[in-house]
Amino acid sequence: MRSNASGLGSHPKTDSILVEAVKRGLNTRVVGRSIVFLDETTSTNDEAKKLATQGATEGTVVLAKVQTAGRGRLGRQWYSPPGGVWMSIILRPDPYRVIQKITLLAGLAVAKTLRTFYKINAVLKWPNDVLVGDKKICGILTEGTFEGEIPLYVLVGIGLNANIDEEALREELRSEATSVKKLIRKEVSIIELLRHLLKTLDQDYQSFVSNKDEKLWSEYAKLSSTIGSDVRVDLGEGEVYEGRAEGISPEGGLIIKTEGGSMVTVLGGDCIHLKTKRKHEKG
Ligand code: BT5
Repeated sequence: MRSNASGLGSHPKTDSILVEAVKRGLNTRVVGRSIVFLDETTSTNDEAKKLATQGATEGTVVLAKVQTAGRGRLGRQWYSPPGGVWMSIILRPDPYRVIQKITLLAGLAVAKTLRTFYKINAVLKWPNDVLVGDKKICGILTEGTFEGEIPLYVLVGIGLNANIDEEALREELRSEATSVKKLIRKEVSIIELLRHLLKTLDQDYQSFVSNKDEKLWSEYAKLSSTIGSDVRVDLGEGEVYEGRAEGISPEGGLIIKTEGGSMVTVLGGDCIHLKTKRKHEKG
């Protein structure tokens, strides 16, 4: 049995049995062509970055059982105990395509996987959260390395609370986070969950790169708990917009109708739902 499926030489801590198990029957075109499974790392995004700079093939997935320095946006901590799906995917999209949308695409794949295979009413909170009710089950961190404006590669970090018990979460997170295990009241097979997720992501990424992604954005809009809600988006440095979220722009930004009636598009930032339009109670 190979000790490493990345084609980049052996990694001492790679778990080849898990790699083979996920790859069995995976049949994806890009995502998961190569998989590296680690016991522990600082952040799978760091590990993926190393592989990407060494020329790793597009679709390489780096997974870890535990992250010792998992991170969210703006250097925030991402709590990554055993039992979660902590992974990063190396993508090399056409430089002229909008990479901002890859964050949305990844969230959509997670939400669809949870809804289709686990009957969990997951919804999307712009820009990078997957929620169930108002609790976070997954966060996405997309990082790009650019030469000028051209992305050399994009790392999509996905943190999904799979088999995480409430007690395993830090106290301050217990009221705002949830997990697959908690919602379906049993452990899930991480191998199966990964296969479902990688397949969904692969299909959606194919639609994206081949410019046949209109259907994806209508799926996104349907599952968005942000669109239709009153929101406050904080862009940092005192720049804040408030109003009704009207839709997603072609670049993946959020279109807001402000109280004064003008339309603004914000490309990133922290979004708070002030008043949520309830529209996803049923699967
Ligand atoms: C995110 O940031 O939500 C992006 C999280 C991405 C994590 C993945 S795991 C694989 C890859 N490797 C990494 O190092 N990161 C990626 P943000 O929107 O900034 O949200 C961060 C906030 O989420 C924190 O400040 C906490 O409030 C909350 N949080 C932390 N850990 C959590 C968890 N396990 N479940 C739910 N919420 C959590």
